Amino acid sequence: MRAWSAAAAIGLAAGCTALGFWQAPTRAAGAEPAYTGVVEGYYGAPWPEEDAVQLLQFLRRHGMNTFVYAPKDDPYQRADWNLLYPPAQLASLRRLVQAAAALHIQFIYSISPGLTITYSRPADRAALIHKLDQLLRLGVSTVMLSFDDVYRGLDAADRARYGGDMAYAQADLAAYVLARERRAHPSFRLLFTPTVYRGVADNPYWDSLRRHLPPGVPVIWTGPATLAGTITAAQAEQVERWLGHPLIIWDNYPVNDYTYILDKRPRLFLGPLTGRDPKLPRVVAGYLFNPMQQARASEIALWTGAEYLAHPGTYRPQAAWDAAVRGIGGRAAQALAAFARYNATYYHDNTPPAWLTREVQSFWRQPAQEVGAQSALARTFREMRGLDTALAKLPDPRLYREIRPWSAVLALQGEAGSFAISVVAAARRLGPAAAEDAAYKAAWRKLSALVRQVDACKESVAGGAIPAFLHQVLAKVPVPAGITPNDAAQPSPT
Ligand code: LTM
Repeated sequence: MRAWSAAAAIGLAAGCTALGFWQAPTRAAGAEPAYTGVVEGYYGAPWPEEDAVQLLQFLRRHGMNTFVYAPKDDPYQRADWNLLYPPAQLASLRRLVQAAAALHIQFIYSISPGLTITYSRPADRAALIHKLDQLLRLGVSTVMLSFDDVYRGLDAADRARYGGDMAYAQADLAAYVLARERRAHPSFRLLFTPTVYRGVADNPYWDSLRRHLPPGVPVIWTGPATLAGTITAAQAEQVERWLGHPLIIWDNYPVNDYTYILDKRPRLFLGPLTGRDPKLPRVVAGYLFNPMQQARASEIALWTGAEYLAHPGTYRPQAAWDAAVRGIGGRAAQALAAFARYNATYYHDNTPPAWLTREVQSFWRQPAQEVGAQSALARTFREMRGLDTALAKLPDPRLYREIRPWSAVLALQGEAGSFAISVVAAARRLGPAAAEDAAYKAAWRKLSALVRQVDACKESVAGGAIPAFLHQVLAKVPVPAGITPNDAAQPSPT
């Protein structure tokens, strides 16, 4: 017997729910996961409809079968969960549901009432059912009840009913929704995103879910951490035992919302999926990737994710990534591959790529007379300047539009870097005379202005290596005579 069905039996024995609420297991032991695809679950506005439909087509082409609609900044999904969709938004959702059905992709609607709901309040429960009925009328038959990132505790009425046990309150609501919707829609299915959705250690919240959540309802888990560098099958199996429910992985790659919110320096994640156990997809009920706010640019990582899910035993990140860049980049594939090298950091680790760090170090080691346009760093700056023009030839103009802010930053940094090298060369050529040289002074001023422009960009590329280099240059070359503090660039923020 599968670990989770054993635990579900324990849940039944504990009398947590009536048998009528039971939800059939989603797959047989060791089979492919029942839910594979994408959860549009980031903080940010929902993708434009055209991008979402294109993503559905992508899922279909890449053998995945699930799309969860869960953008945190769709107010009707989270902050105003109890309000019905107005006609225009509803019509757009309907088209999305229909597009998914035509492509044989299961469309799952996620609702997040946790910010304001009183779990036990009849009026709130009725509002939730009323809202879900609006979605079910569109043809949705699976709902995800989501309580991630709910930081408030229970209010007085709920504390009286559930004794401060948040998991009990949420599970009780889940049981209510499942029972109510099943009555009218026998094919209705429920998935559950808990408030404690990461980690590997058992805890009182999971213990309560194990006892109170209707058996068979799959539960979301992001891995040992929210942004998990590695996830193993053994960890998933252990957590599934703690939870007593089938597990669905919500893989927070390549999502980049936190680079906007926390770092305030937006980044693109264009590298392949890495760090996932080959056995993992066969021990879970589902595997969903949470993408970037940029739907088109997410397809590089998602291509590799689809490859991992299809062939976990033989998955090779680099080979899958090469195929993705060829497939997506078309005639601009080389430019896309080059661009991605500057946009391939992972999670909170925003250290510059090793190859670029080496180039900077070897630049500073060059003998004075050799500083010039021939160094590897100079070639890199030339590449950075030219990439935007090459990327404009990408077959998908929407992809180009999405990545444009970063390619513009690269172009500016390339221009500033090339110019910085010429200033270093001039400083070395002129020696102590540089400080009094009029042409050098003009060049220094121009460099200082370029550095200020670079520092003003909010998009981050290559781990901030180039702004750091530019500031090194300004610190190392002589400051021309008569320069006021206003002429000098402030220190780089990265
Ligand atoms: O991961 C989950 C379950 N919830 C949120 C996501 O909505 C968000 O996109 C990611 C990354 O910031 N972190 C979360 O905690």
